[in-house]
Amino acid sequence: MTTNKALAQWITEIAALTQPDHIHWVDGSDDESARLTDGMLADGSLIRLNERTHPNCFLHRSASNDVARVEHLTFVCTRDKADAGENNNWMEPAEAHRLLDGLYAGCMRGRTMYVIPYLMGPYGSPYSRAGVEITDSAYVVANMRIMARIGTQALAHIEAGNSFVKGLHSIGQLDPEQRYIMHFPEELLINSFGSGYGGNALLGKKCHALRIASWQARTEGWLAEHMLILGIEDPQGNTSYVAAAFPSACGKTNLAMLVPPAAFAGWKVWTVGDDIAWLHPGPDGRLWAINPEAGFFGVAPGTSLKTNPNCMRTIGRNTIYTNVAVTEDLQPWWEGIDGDKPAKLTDWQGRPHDPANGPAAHPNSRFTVAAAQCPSYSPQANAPEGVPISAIIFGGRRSTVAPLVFEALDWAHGVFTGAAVASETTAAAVGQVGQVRRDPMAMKPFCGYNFGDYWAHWLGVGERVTRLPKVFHVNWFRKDADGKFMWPGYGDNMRVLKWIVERCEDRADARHTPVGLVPHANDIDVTGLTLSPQTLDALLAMDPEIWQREVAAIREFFGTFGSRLPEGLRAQVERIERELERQRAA
Ligand code: OXD
Ligand code: MN
Repeated sequence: MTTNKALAQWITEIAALTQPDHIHWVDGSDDESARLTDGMLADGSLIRLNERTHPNCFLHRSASNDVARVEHLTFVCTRDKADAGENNNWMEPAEAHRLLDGLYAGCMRGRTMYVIPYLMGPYGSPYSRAGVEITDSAYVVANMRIMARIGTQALAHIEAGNSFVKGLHSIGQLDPEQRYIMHFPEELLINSFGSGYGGNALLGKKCHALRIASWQARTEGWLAEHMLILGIEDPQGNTSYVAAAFPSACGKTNLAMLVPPAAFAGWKVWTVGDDIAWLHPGPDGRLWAINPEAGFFGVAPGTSLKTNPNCMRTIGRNTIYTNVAVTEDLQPWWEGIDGDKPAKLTDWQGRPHDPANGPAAHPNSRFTVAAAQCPSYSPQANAPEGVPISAIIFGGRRSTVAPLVFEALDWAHGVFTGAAVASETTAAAVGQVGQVRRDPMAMKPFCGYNFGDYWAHWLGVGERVTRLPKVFHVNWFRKDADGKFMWPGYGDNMRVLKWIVERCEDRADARHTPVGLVPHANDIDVTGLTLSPQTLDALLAMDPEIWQREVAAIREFFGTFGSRLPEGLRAQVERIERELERQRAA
């Protein structure tokens, strides 16, 4: 129940349309959570894991055709198609409403309709935004409880007169033929039908905090980005904050929780967020970032004490696992976890594991856990004003072309660098894995409007913010001729972060190339690392001929945005082409 008339009216309308048996206003309390969990244990949608080794941890097995985001079924429904842009699927809003209303009609008969008021961002922050998700899935409620600030306090925020984003979600029949994730930015509305998977169903996350928020951010002068936020503390106790955008399943969670190598005594990384950053120009002329989320919805496979010890120490209790495998004594298990593979496993679909059926855990299996459980969780993570950003890092998964790290020459070149990000696709979305695609600012699946306008907005931020962060590009995934990764990655990425922090403080050197400023081999601190000088040189190489081909591909990609492509980006393409040609001819 609520005193907010608009909210009360919307709930009445949706209840009339979907016809649930019960309506449950989620208060977010422990009691409520215990009752919902008991219900899910009883109906089999949750399985309790080994209480001794993993207290209060649960496994959820989703429908086998509902395991990832569905980009081909995700739409941005603006009045003018051009506002959604080539980067989004589009449907005319009235047609989308007709289609969805048909699917929603009576869809909650026999079910409970949960109403979840939520807040994205810390309580008391001027940058936090509210939403209300209606859902017929108790699993969604349990996940939202971890990922966002939900319940009574969020409702009070809305009742105090703050605006809210409306999100209507029903799992429907979990039929992939009747699955739609629709966004109506002009109505601050999200409609999701037919999927229970995180990115499709936890509407505060990708749908609100990225697609709708990016639209709002453009009109209000801030940025909503697919970025982790971390703090790097040096041995003198100074902390610099960076925000980094990588496509899904490219190691944002690992980087956000990095443990520096032994040779970096006195350095520490603090985790503010692992997936989404809202960046606002602050009164001091810097960009300040908050993490709108309260939890991590991370990819399990590959996570181990070697790749991410802080994460392993986070997910041992109070965690919901989705689509992982389990051992005989009901401990969660996935490919890449520490230890030997047990002889007997139950796979993610509940069958005795047979390697002929593929991996035991789904490659996009996940954990949902409160950020506050992370040993490296930053004491500043709930600061209402956020943290000041010194550097923005873009990156992709590229076996070739992109060097380990380079710095953009200035903000406009940084925007070009972000806009040109390309990456090999992963299991986080349905579709072929390993194909190189352009993923500007890692926002291809998440930008709620035309990329041309989005880049113009980024360029505009450069004109309004007086103390801009420096912009960098990294690639941890470069491979040699034998297909082996050349850079050790994980904790050793600290070596690259150190160079980045030193560049921000004008304490490190670099060489100029047309594509950006690249460290000399001796600018990267390799103390304690076994890496041949040839490998390091290869990691930092910038081949003009390869880059001529790359820039030609970028030019072609930019061309698909026609007249919405900002002049500032066209000018960058032309400058780099000219300089590369001069270098090749020399
Ligand atoms: C995520 C994703 O879940 O990007 O964060 O797919
Ligand atoms: Mn993500």
